[in-house]
Amino acid sequence: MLCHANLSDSYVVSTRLLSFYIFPKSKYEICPSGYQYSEEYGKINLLRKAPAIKDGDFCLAESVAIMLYLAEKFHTPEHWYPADLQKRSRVNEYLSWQHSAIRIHGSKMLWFKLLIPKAVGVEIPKEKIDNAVEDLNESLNLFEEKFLQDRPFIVGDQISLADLVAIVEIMQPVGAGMDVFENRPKLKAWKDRVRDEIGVELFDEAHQEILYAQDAMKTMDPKKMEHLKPKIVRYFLS
Ligand SMILES: N[C@@H](CCC(=O)N[C@@H](CS)C(=O)NCC(=O)O)C(=O)O
Repeated sequence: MLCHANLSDSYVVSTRLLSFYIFPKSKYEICPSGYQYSEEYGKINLLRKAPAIKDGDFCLAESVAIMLYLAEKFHTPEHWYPADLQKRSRVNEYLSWQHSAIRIHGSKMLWFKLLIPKAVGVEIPKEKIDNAVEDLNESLNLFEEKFLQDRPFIVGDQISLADLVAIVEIMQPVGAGMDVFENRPKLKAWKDRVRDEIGVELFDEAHQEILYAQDAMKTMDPKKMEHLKPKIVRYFLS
């Protein structure tokens, strides 16, 4: 079982891709907003973050660790997590890097443009958003120059878990209204390859929620995000 947070959580997207495509035998639940803080969820993941899994008695947190666990458990096709040491290390390298780069800067766009204005009722100053865009652009440059280079996919000719994690995070700012593919033909061509590889229908279905996030936010009740307010103020507004 995969436990996930609700709409506007980036991992909803990856969960669907992972669940439907790579790990067809896994089942997932989208948890209600704030469920991470319940006693029940604490028993699965004391870190109180989504995602988490419970496989029998075995509980595991952290998206990357979960993905690798599932890849081993379900014996996914070898290209997702190659047996070759150097290729596997390339996947690990990307998975280690992305947390502090694309993930952090990409999700900031969602926070700044959609979630914070909705939850707290304040607009983020333009200068702060511009700085976040610059950080994200730097990470995207590094993604293209170091991780993609002239290869079709991060590891080489075949798609891997690194591409999957990358696309999920790169689609976050797109959901916030930033066209990250504009003026980035290499990134756009890579995205199209990932989309083709996964299957256009599934890819689009998996990203539907994030791509409609702006519309969804318009009708969302801010009370649903009440539990996030203290953290938002601590992390972003003080
Ligand atoms: N390093 C963690 C990060 C997970 C994470 O930040 N999850 C968010 C949802 S996308 C969350 O649960 N946030 C609730 C909170 O921080 O209180 C992972 O990769 O699993």
